[in-house]
Formats: sequence, C-alpha cells, structure tokens
Amino acid sequence: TNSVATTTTTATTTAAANAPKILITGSLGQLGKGLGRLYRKKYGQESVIMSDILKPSKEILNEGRYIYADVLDFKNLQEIVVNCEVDWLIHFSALLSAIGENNISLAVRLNIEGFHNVLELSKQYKLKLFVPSTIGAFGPTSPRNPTPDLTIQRPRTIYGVSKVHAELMGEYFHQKFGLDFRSLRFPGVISADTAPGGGTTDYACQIFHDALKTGHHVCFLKKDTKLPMIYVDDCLRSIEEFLTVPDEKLKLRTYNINAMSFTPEDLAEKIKKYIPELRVTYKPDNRQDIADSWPMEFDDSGARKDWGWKHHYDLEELVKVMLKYLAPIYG
Ligand code: AKB
Repeated sequence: TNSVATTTTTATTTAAANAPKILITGSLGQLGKGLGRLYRKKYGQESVIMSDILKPSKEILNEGRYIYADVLDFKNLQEIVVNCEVDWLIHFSALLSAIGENNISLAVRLNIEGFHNVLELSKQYKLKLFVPSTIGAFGPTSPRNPTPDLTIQRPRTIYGVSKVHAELMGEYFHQKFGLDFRSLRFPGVISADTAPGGGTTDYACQIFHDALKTGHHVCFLKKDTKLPMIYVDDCLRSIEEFLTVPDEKLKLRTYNINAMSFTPEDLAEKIKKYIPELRVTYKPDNRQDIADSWPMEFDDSGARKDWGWKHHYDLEELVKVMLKYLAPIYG
C-alpha cells in the first residue's frame, strides 16, 4: 500500500510541478466557474487564479484563489501576471451581443481596450492566450447555412466587431511575434448552474427555468429562428482540448465550434416531452435583428479534422441534462 501511495503522491506532485499557472479574467461569468473547476481538477487547486471585478460568493472563495482584476487597468494586470507567475491567460471579460448594443462605449472599452491589455501582456510575458470568439463574429453578408471557418465577417454588433478585431490581432501577433494565441468561435452556450450575461441566445437557458417555475416562457426571438448551440460541458471541454493541441496540428488560430442547431419551437417541443404544460409566447424584440444576421448552421469540420473536436450533447441530451440539474432546484 505504501509504495502505491508514494507513487500516487509523486505522480500528483509531478503533475502539479509541470502544471501551468492559469489566470482566468471575467471568471464569474457563464464559463469561468466551470473552467476553473475543470483545470483545478486537472492541474491541482493552485494552478488556477480566478479573477473578476465582482465580489465572489463564499462557494468561489472556498474553491481556491480568487483576486480582483480589472482588465482595463494594465498595471493591475501586469502585477498579477508577474506576482502570480502566470503562464496561461484565459480572457473571458466581455460585454455580450445584446447588452453591448445598449452600452456601446463600455463595450468598446472592455472588449477592445481590455483585450489590447491582455494581448500586450501575453506578448511581453510569453503567455499562452485564449480568447473566446463567437457566431456573432459573422453578419448578414456571411453565408449562414452553413458558415465555414474562413468567410466574410462583417458583423453588425459592437460585440461582433470587437471579436473579429480580437481574432485578427491575435492572429497577427502570432505570426509577427510568435504569440501562442488561440480562439474558438462558440455558438450559444447553454448552462444550468451559471447564467449567461446578456446575449442573443440567452432564451435557450431561460426557457428551462420558466418551464419549471411558472410553465410559461416569453421568448424574445421568433419561433423559427434557428441558431447554433452547445451545452456548457462540451464548450469547456473544447477549450481544454484545444489548448493542449500541439502547434503544428493547428491550421488556424481561430476555429468554429458547434454541437447542434435548433429554433425556439424545436427546443420548446423537446422540453414539452417532460413538461407538457409549458406554454411559450413569442415577443421578438431588437435581439431578433441580431439573431437574423447570425449563422443558422455552423460548420466546425475544421476543428473536427485538425484536432479531433467532437461534441457529446445533442438536443435530446441537452434537454435531459438541463432538466435533471434544474428540476430539484425548483422542487
Ligand atoms: C450572445 O448571444 O451574445 C452570446 C454569443 C453567441 O456569443 N451567447
């Protein structure tokens, strides 16, 4: 038993010794909490530094290191990168599509100036830099059905424009300075334990809560608006897998990622299999215009071919896992 214990301890110590120090900005948003957990499990509790400008919950504090980091403050970020010996920077801070249109100047500052700060620091300190991009990086002149990796990108939201900017700057810094910049374009991400932060695809999370709470969902998109979507576990796994792909396998610095496409009506029908009393009223608002300019089918064959991306959750599985998670909460 002793030698097994020693071997296991040595293995864990070696893993921890080789583990990258990962700083996650905007970590209290939809993706940060889950990714932090995933990396702490993989590389040890000490390997992840969660950061944001918000006050964390007790739960977050109990899970490991959390610090205040304002991505608009270059010196503050620089100090963290140096003092915490950061190797990888995962940059989640951003205003999403719908909320960005309501506060364009803040979106420009956060999504563009904030990104410049992390880009510059990543170059200076030779960090691996991951920045999520989005289906929102496409626009009405892009092919929508399907949308390939390389095509016209003329988005009509400040969120989309800032993401195209990030994709291009990252690619340029890679080619010019050898920066290990990587990005994935995500569809709408659906999660149960964290809430999305003001996007056009948010209805696909909210409908589950409403179905269980009141049996009535008011949808801000038309019933036949088809958009690509992914379950959060698949999304986080794609980041984890992508960041360890050897450089020589990557043909692009930014890949499309996808799992499924559905309309609000498709989703409601699937949920009704479990909650037949669900009623949906359609009241499209300005988010409809955004959705109408985005991909309907997202072609992620590049990621599948170059580094083996595979989703696990389709619409059926998504509905099952969301209801399994949320049903006990609403009793
Ligand atoms: C949004 O709707 O803004 C985001 C996204 C698809 O990038 N969920």
